[in-house]
Amino acid sequence: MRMKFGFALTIAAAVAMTTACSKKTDNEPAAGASAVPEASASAGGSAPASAPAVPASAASVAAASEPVQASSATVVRIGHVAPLSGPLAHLGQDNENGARLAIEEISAQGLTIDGHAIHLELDTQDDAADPKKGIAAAQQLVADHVVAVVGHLNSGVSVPASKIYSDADVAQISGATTNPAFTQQGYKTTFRVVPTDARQGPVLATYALKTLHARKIVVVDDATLYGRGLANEFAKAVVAGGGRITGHEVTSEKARDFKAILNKIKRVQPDAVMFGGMDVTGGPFAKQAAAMGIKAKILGGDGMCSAELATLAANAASNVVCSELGVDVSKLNKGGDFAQHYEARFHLPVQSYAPFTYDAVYVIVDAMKRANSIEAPKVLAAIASTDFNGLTGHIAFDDKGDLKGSGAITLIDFKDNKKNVIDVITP
Ligand code: ABU
Repeated sequence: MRMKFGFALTIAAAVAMTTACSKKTDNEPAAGASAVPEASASAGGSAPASAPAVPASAASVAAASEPVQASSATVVRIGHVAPLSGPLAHLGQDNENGARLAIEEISAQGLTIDGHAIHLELDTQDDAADPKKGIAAAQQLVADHVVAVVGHLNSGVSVPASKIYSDADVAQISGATTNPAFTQQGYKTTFRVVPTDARQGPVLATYALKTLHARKIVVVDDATLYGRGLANEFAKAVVAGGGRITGHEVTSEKARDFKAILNKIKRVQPDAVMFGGMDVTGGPFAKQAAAMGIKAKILGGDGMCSAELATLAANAASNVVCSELGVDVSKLNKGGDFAQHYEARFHLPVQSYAPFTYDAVYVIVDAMKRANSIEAPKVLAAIASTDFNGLTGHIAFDDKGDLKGSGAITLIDFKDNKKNVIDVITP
């Protein structure tokens, strides 16, 4: 099923579209795409009954599944949304890069659906990791008539934005959102290609209890849906495993100075500290803990387990063990090729989530092929019955939109300031 890597847009349709489409950003409507309904944010008009949550400013979703004709190829937009500005921009960009690689690869091979040549575009939006901006970005993607959406990244954004996609019958596949609540809202449009924190928390707890033999464990969370949720899953599993949580401190996703909390933690002299939060907070936390002479191992989840952590935590990264979603890219069958092509294309290392957003695009295109359609509701129905061997492994969804089989978790530490695989734990 998987196509070979290839990055030059050499097919005739793509060449034709290079002139037909504005290349300033992939968000721009295709020039000459005369069949595009006037569905910009300024189009106004009342939303149809199927999209009550989309305000008039987001335009009608009535034509959400209408294709866009341009030249001899039909433009199909795949939505992508993540934080592309702010402190998590490096992770959001990683999400986008993964999706973009897949689109470029598929485009280079050529794509035909129902006898029509398809020109795929990535319609990428910035949610800045902010729930309100996330909802606005979701409304924009629906207004842009995307066939399906890859995103969002943050649980605290994916959850509120998911109603917009549900109301519009547009599939949303996240390659990063791990809070269990995302797929527990009863929406048939929510999917993810990653394991949840209900799996990640226990893996970290088992490591703390069985490998570190930690007796005194402190938990810190950043008060976000993700950070608190993961910290709680971890704490629950520690207790279930016969351990004890000695203390639980709360910080914020905006905090960068943790000395007050670390002073309290130092007095406890824990064996391990679990940090529920992202790398931009977890890195400075680990760095300041080491500077204060705290010897406890610092544990973290996928949000902390980026390549960037080595920079954010500096030398203290060697004291961090974090869990990564799925199997680390270095251990995937085609992960070496993927990482090499990613670096050649973007001049950056894979941070965390790119393999998943790459697969999410393939899942969408696979669904388009099986549905023989580019209409969002039909593609949504086909995504639900996905049975696809992706870069990250086999992808099929349960009735909630979670990965069947829960997925693997990789434990990572940092050697010479680079991610190093300790163990891969399969369900
Ligand atoms: N999985 C960690 C980062 C994204 C989220 O908030 O779930």
